[in-house]
Amino acid sequence: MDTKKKYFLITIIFVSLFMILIQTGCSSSSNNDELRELAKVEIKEFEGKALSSILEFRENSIKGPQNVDITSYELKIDGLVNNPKNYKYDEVLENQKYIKPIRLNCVEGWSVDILWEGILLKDLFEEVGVRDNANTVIFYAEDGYSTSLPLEIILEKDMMLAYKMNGVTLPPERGYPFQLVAEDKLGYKWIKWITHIELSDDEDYLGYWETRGYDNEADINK
Ligand SMILES: Nc1nc2c(c(=O)[nH]1)N[C@H]1C(S)=C(S)[C@@H](COP(=O)(O)O)O[C@H]1N2
Ligand SMILES: [Mo]
Repeated sequence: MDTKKKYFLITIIFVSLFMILIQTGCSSSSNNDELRELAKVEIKEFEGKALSSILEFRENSIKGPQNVDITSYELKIDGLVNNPKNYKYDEVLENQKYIKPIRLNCVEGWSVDILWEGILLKDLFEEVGVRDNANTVIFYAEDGYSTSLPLEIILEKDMMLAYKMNGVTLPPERGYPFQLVAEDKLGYKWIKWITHIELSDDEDYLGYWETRGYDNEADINK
């Protein structure tokens, strides 16, 4: 190879590296910018109590934030049900909406108080017709994460799928399109980017962190 060619190649390599650096830098900072913009329109308090901000979460998801394409998105509900169904985003939102302020506690020792807005799993379960032998609900997410809860607890606590927090649509970092609001359960039950809900009779199912030793009950008061 002659020297001219060598210099040309080296230049190309450095320019490419530089472009890659700029691009990764830009995309992460523009994501942060978007979060900061959203934070400006967040609801700051509810019934006299201060709420935490969407900026106060620690992002430590197993594969980082997921970008779910809403045009092709479907929420599948199947397993021990009479009418398995694939819901588009808007179809999920056609159900009765609820708001509730609930604290999310991560096992790592931080917590956030958020006003959640969502729809009850109970309502979706009525539509698909849960069979009598179902006792466990298994949730799967876009990033390969999964977790489960007893059906009884979900119904008893009126657990919901949140699509908004503090009045703003969940940003990608926080689980868009849906995060489970697993009231009274540790953060690892609050699965984000939910794509599939399976009604099951496997009470011993263990999710991602549960397989790795986290308590399957995950009660915050234990
Ligand atoms: N799909 C998915 N959902 C998830 C996780 C994850 O890695 N993947 N992490 C869980 C954990 S450990 C916590 S504490 C909560 C809140 O995490 P965040 O601060 O990263 O939003 O999301 C939960 N939901
Ligand atoms: Mo967590």
